[in-house]
Parts: sequence; structure tokens; C-alpha cells
Amino acid sequence: MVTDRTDLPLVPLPRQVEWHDGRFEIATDTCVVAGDDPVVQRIAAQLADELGDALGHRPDVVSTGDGIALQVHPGRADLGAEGYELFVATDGVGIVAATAHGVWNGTRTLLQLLPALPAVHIVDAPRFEWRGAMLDVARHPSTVDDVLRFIERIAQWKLNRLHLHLTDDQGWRIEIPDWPALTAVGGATAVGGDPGGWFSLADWARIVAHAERHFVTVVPEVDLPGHTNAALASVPGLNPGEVAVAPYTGIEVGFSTLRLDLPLTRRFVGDVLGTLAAITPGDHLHIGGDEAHSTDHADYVAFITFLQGEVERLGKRMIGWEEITAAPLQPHTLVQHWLRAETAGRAPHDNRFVMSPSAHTYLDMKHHADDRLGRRWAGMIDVDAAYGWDPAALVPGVDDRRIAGVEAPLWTEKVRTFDEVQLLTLDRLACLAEVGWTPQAARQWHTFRPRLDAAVRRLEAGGVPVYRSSLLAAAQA
Ligand code: TNX
Repeated sequence: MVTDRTDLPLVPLPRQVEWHDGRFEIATDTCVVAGDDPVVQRIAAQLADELGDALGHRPDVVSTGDGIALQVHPGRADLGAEGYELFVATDGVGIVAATAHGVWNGTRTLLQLLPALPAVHIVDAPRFEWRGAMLDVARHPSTVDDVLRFIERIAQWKLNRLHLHLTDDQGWRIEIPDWPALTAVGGATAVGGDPGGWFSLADWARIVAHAERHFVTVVPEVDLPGHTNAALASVPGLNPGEVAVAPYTGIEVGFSTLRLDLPLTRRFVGDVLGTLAAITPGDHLHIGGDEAHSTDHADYVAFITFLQGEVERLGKRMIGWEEITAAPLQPHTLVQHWLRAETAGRAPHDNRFVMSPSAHTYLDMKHHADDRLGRRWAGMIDVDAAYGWDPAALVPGVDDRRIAGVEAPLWTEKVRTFDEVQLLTLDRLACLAEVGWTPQAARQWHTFRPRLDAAVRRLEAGGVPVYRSSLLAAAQA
């Protein structure tokens, strides 16, 4: 008998759960009822597909009737932009929300209750609006199909941002139509001499569309003014003396920089940001800004100020790694904290943060000292460390009101295959999903552990490569 909400196999844990007697059985004639809103109908069709995969028969989607009813109700503004209410009764299931995104989130919860839907009443909403994963496709590229799979994986836990780190010293991965050398030259390399690759505009459109269908917003990053060797190798005019540097396939950081005082730089950056703004529906463009160790300080401040102006002119908002706090920031510019609280804390009091503390969220770190995969510089991050932190306890004076959310990055200097991506990320992204969603006071490792174990088992059962931490129960034979 289930008596506590933490007994349900749900990740992230909902805010409020009430139990009733009985359960709802999904019969062969059970329908998904979607009304006449086309977005809700699309969510219903996807839910029907997923129920079909799980149960062996796909329910019909209808506009009226009984069954599993999905509904957007603008009057439910109390649920917020992503909240939902889910009723499971013996004679039907209902999900209601103020937005389609809320309905989607409710369907993610419903799927985790399968196969036997216990009669429950859940009222749920996230702690933070930004719950993200970052994939570094610059050090090692990903195929479009792998990015699509990754979107599917993260969306199951209601993660809603996919930050793609598109450019770095070792590779340039996005087509910029007026600058074909960027991909022809900069797209051809990767760390260690591994094969390059890049996304065409058509590839990008597929990624954005798949993300949209999963209520994930894509956040593109071009890392500027440092981490730019691939651009400097592609475009001679970005270098002093107009001589292109050699391509770079090592893993050092901090040696490259663009220079605002060269005549081509502003036009180049304007074209790159203009292209990204035009092909990306989300509000934010990420300009990097980290580890610009070979950029003169005054140039760095001027560069970030220029970037912020360009991003705003394009009708977008800027996000950058915490080093951007060296420049004067617009109030809605987001600061991504990763290493030093003092650096992040220099931000003006209006600015908000995305929290990616390396000791808890860096997915390129090992879980355990004996692991084959992963690096060590930020420490071992097993699932207890990925789970056991409070975003509001990192930077003095920065509480929930100043936190847009949380994000976990996968840097890929040493990651080559999508199996490796999944082994490093999935279990710890489930942890992050609950950090970003569930109120701090409701989160406890001992109630999370069996729910994480259930999430890992579900992935294993689907044949997905996933890390099984020794902190979880051993896999059943
Ligand atoms: C630091 S995090 C970096 C990346 C590296 C990563 C390796 C950040 C803003 N910069 O360039 O890939 O460490 O863990």
C-alpha cells in the first residue's frame, strides 16, 4: 500500500499528492481525449504513441468523450507556466493546466505511473523555470539523430532547456551562410584528430523542431571572445596580420581570443549572432565569455558589452558564463555560475543566475575513482553529490528569486560516442531534474534513492546505456 508520495516511482517528486482507493485500468478501448486545441492534440498523439509502446496497444485520440482527458484551462493561472493537476480515478484520468507545457508535464508524470495507474490527485509545479542540460558538440561533434535522442531522454524528467556549446578551439559546428570557411575548415576538426562535423541550417531546424515537440528550448552558445581557435583557423581576417592560425585538436584552454580592434571582428560576430537569432525560437543566446585568459581585461569588458548590445538589438537576451560579471550587465542578462562564487557574486543585484556548480553538475567528471570514463578536476560526482545541493546556498545573497534555474553541462574533450554521453549524463540528469523542480525542503536522498533506482531500471529495461551507481541497489539478474 502506497502511503507517502515518495513511494511513487516519480522523478522529479511532485509538490502535492493525495491518495484515493483503487486504480485506473487502461483498457483496449480507452481513449486519449484532447479537445480541439492543436497543440494539445499533438501532445495527446505523442502520449498515445508512448502508451502504445508501454502497453502494446495504442489508444485512439478523440476530441470529446471519456478516458484520459487532457485540457488547457486558461483559468488555472494558479498553476503557473508549467504546473499541472493530474487526477487518476477509477473511471478516468484528467490532466489540466494553464498552458500546453503544463499539460505536457502532466503526461510525463502519468507515464511514470504505468502500468497500474493508482488513484491519485497530484498538484505540481516547478521550483525553477530553467532546468537544463548542456552538450558540448564542439570538442566532439554529435550527430543530429543523437541530439534528437538526447532531447527525448532529458524531456522525460521535465528538463526544458538544451544548451548546445557549438563552438570552441577544436571545432565550429554551426553553418553561418556568409562564412562557409567556418564549417569547411573549423568544422573539420575535433579533439585528438577525431572526425569533425557540423550542423547545417536544415539540421538545426530539425533539432529545434524536435525540441519544441518535447517542450525543450534550445539555447545555442558561441563561445566568445576566448575559445575561438576554430574561427581563427577558418577566417584569416580575424587574426592580427590576417594570417589564419593552425587548427587545434588538444585540450588546453585559454590561449585564443578574438580582437575587437580588428576591422572584421564586429561584422563577423554580428553575422554569427544574427544567424543564431534568426534560426532559434528561444529568448536566449549564450555568448560564452569563459576563460578568456589571453584577452586583455579592458578588451574583454568592451567585447562583452558589444556582445550584449548585439544580442539585445536582435531582440534576444544574453546569457554568459560567470566571468561576464566583469562587464556592466543589463538587468535581464543571465549569469551562469560554474566555478567561483566570488566571480558570480559580482553581478549587479538585479541579475539572475543559472546554477551549474562544477562540483555538483559537471557531467564530464567521474562518478567514482575507479571509473574508466570521466575526468577528475572538479572531484568525483556520484549521484548523491549530483542530488545533494541547494542552488540557493551557493552565492551569498542569491536566493530563489534571483535563480532562473539549474543546468548540468557535459564537456566532451574525452567523450566520443553517444553511449558514453548517456553513461555520463542520464542518471545525474535525473538528479538535476529534481534539484530544479522539487522544493528544497521536500528533497531527501533516502527518499530519492529508490525513485532514482526505478528511473535507472526503466532506462535499462529500454536498452539505454546508463550508469548504475554502487549507491543504488545492484541490478537484478
Ligand atoms: C571548463 S566550464 C570549461 C570548459 C571545459 C571544462 C572541462 C567552462 C565555462 N569552461 O571549457 O571543457 O572545464 O571540464
